[in-house]
Amino acid sequence: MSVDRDDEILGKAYDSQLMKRLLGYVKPYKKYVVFAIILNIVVAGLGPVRPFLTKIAIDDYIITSDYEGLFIIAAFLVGSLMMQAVIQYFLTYYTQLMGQKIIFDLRKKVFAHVQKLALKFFDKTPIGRTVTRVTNDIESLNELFSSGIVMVFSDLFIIFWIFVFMFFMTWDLSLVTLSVLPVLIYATFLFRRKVREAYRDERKHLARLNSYMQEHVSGMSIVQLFTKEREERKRYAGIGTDYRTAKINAVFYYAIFFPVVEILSSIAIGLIIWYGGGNVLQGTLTIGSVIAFLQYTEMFFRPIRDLSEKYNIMQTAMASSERLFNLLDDKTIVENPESPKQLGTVTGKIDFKNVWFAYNKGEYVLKDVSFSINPGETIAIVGATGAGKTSINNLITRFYDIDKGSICIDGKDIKSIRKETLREHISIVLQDIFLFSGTIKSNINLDYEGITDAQVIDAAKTVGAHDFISNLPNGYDEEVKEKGATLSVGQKQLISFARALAFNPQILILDEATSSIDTETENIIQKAIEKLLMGRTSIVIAHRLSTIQNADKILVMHKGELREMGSHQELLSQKGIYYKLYQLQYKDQEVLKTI
Ligand code: TTP
Ligand code: MG
Repeated sequence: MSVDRDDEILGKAYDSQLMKRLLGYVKPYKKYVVFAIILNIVVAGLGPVRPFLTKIAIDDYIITSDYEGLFIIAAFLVGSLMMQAVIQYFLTYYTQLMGQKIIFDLRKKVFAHVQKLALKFFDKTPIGRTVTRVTNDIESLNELFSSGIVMVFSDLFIIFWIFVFMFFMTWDLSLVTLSVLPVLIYATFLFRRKVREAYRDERKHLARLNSYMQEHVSGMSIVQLFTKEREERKRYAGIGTDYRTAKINAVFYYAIFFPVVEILSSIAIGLIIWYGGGNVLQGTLTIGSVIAFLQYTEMFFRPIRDLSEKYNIMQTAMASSERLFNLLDDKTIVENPESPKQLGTVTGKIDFKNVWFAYNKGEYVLKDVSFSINPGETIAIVGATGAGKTSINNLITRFYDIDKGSICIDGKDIKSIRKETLREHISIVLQDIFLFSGTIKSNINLDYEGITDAQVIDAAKTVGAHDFISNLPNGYDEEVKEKGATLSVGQKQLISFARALAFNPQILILDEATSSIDTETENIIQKAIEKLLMGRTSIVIAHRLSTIQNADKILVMHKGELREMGSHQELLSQKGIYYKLYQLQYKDQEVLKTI
């Protein structure tokens, strides 16, 4: 089983390089950040003021029975609480707003980037992984942007103010209280290291669990067909057990860390009562100060207890951003030329000159292929499976770039033309048909505004799809569900023909599906293909004898080489590869037709 290495990125809890890049996305929202930080400083200041007010209330007013003074202090306390509540509202709202805006920007950027990527990228990357980048990984950054960055400031401020107030009241009790600090720091340090390891383990196993699930859900029919359910369940359980163990390991450290922090905070409280209480008895300290100290301790330990959660946010965010940036940095892109040539009206002449091409470096699937197609001609490519027929098509549209040689359209190298311009003039009907969710109509015009309803219907009529479409309950507005699962293979093919025709391209590429369909549909499709090819330069990867016989020229591919070229009769008389292919594959079709 392939292990998704990208998903196993451990991610440091803090990586300055990544953070710098992430902050780049925050830049447009600087105003929000400044606003949030100011609010945070105020909130962070308001909290630590309260225990100090309590101390004053006790020492100066309660003990002296000063009702008026007590009332004023109480009013201050309530006022500070109210103010904090109001500020908290703005803080939550604006930080979330900022977070969501940043996430939206990022999401758009990633999607745009994914669209730019060459097919080579999608060949080697599982779909699930790309989807996870755009959804989960981006989402996990939300917390970092919305609360994480700003929270760090507020925690630091709170701790700072607590120190100031404590030392202002009494320095020796402060030192006694803070004597637990070194142990706390050490415990936190240990916890961090252990959790980091456990987290890595957990992620690794989760990635495996996910990819296993993904693969087996997409391949469910095979699993069920070969009754492999029980076995697969066992394997899934095995991977699941590993994940569970890893997860429990991680939980274990949390389970230890929380009580340790709790114990330390109790010790601090004990110290305050013992040492502070003693001082009160000796008259060197007021009872109000002791109570204020108890409150400060509580306040001081809270951010530390939350630390584990924040640590999690950071760790997840760093790992996610690393994966995201890996995707954004992926340069598997078919580049446009710097000063592109115009294409103008295309006549449709295509020239392959000594073309060499490999998907993987060095493993050539096309070797020194040269041929010319004149405007309006139809050529058929034939050859055994894996001979390189589909690859030729992939090159004309520049889905991939060739390694050696040149491909020209109307005498212009396709590398010198913007790929968008190039593709405007080419329609492709692929071997396996892809339908988008939407309606029949939107699958024909692909929501291009330039294509009118009349043109859609016209195209459908021409390829003979109009009849079955009109018979659907909603006609052209019938919804296409689950990639067209409700349509037959033949119907899908006709829709894809109509799509190609609606765009009225000068060059048409057709990868004929090999799957056989009933004779009636076969006849419709055959006629549709004839109409499709009329009046344009066409390249057909042909499996139908009729298409091959009607072609102006037949190219015979064999193991990546163009071995024979000519008309049906010419090639038959050569008694070469085509002759053999004909004997083996196409002759039967002729026999069938005569039955
Ligand atoms: P194809 O060009 O796909 O062969 P074909 O279209 O002639 O075969 P079929 O009749 O079955 O459709 O493949 C040529 C070689 O290139 C083959 O060894 C597989 C390899 N290949 C890739 O590595 N990546 C790809 O995306 C494609 C399309 C092919
Ligand atoms: Mg093919």
